Amino acid sequence: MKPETPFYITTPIYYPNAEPHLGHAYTTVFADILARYHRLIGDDTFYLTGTDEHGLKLQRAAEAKGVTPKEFVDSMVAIYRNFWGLLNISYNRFVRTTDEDHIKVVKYAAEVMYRKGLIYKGNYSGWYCVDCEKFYSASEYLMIDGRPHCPIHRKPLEWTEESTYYFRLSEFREYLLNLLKNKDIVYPKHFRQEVINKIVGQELLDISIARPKERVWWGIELPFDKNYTVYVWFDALLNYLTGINYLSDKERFRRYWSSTHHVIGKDILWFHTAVWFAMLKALDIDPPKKVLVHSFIINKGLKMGKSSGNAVRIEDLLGRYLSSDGVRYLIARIFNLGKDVEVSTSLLDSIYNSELADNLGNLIRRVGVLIKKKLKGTLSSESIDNTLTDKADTAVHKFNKLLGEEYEISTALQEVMGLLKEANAYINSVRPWELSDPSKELYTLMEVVKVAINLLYPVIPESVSKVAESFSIQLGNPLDISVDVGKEYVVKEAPILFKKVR
Ligand code: ME8
Repeated sequence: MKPETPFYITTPIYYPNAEPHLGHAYTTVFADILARYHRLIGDDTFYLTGTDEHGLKLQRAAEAKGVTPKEFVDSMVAIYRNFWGLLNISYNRFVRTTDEDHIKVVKYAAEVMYRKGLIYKGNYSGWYCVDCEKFYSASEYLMIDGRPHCPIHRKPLEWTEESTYYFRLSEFREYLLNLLKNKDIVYPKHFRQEVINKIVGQELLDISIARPKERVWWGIELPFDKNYTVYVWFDALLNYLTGINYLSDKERFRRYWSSTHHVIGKDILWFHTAVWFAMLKALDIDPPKKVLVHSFIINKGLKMGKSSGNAVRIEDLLGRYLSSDGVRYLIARIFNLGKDVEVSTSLLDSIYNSELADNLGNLIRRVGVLIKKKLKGTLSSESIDNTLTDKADTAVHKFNKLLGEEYEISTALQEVMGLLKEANAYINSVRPWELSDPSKELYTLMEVVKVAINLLYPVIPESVSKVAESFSIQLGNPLDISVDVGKEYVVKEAPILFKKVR
């Protein structure tokens, strides 16, 4: 037997200072679709998500609620897990930066780098955004009413001046440029160029990786100086090692690490390339295989954010579209790596109604009802209408290329929708309800349904399982799916999958 290919996929670990919203679901659902797809094609898949629980932002959020940070994050983590459950997220581990094994990894990494002389003591001062947990330079921040403001959150920055420890990021300039220029890690390519330009265009400065405990006490203690806690980003990035047993199972770690795919939003590109690749090099670990970067969801002209007052709640989406599949499909359909996407209820409603309720749902219902009425529920045929089924085979090929090689889930779905549209046109033109024996026509349609639901399986798993069960369709590897002749299908019922919204 061929050994399974590993596939390791991660999302950012989110700050649990507030509930997740559509922006977080955007990344998490996309990564879930890739994880499910890779499981279906036979890869040994590991999907990691989690929460980033330390630092000033969480410390303050807990203070505001009058509870300890640990109590606060525990309650928020339950909310995150609940939402990911409601959205059918098939993660293999939910990593928390307060987990014991993670704390060990962070202390170990800091110790190794310190011993190598890559961490040293110093002072810093600068304008800090607590929401981003990062410093902004004069070329980056916005001046509003004569005060520096965060370019993302548009809130006033805080002047911060204290002693710290630095990581020698500057030493990795040549390594980083070489890596970024010669390896196809960052995808889409324009984001790779953005990082290269930033490294070339400005001096690559060492970064502060510690905070004095008296100011930020909610964090992992620096192993070589107990007066400091580790900076949240240094702490958080290492979760990707914790998740696959970096310290406790070297063999397992090596296996999954060789196929690492980090999915991130473009806001955290710098940390996941320049900073992270240098940290990995400092630990003698290869860079990830891919960093898949997506753009923002925009609402009312601004990036959707926890603190911007324009967050679309996952709960509201689930309430409106009634199923996790509905929400998952909409996210996948608006998903865009390269470009920001403006969302609105009318956009989501129209995709949902025309693609899920009409194009997919109606076809399934009609095919099911016709097979039951005209053929007493049992379908077989020795002949088939090739003009339609050839299109199904083409869609399989295109879908696999788009999703498996180019990560273009939205375009891949449009292929399936195109096929279903053809099938709907076919049913209207052959009018099986008027034929005395519509076996050939309904069999042709059933093969199209089989192909379509197999391709849609990673995106809308519950609906697909329902159709497969009702129509006795076998689900399989999307790479091998093809039109068959001479099979028998027994149709138990004709499910109604998606009710229209108004
Ligand atoms: O940055 N559009 O956590 P975070 C698209 N803890 N994606 C969005 C989005 C939007 N409007 N809003 C949020 C952190 N996201 C760190 C990560 S990883 C080692 C540490 C998604 O809670 C997107 O994936 O601020 C973005 O990168 C992430 O949420 C930021 O989540």
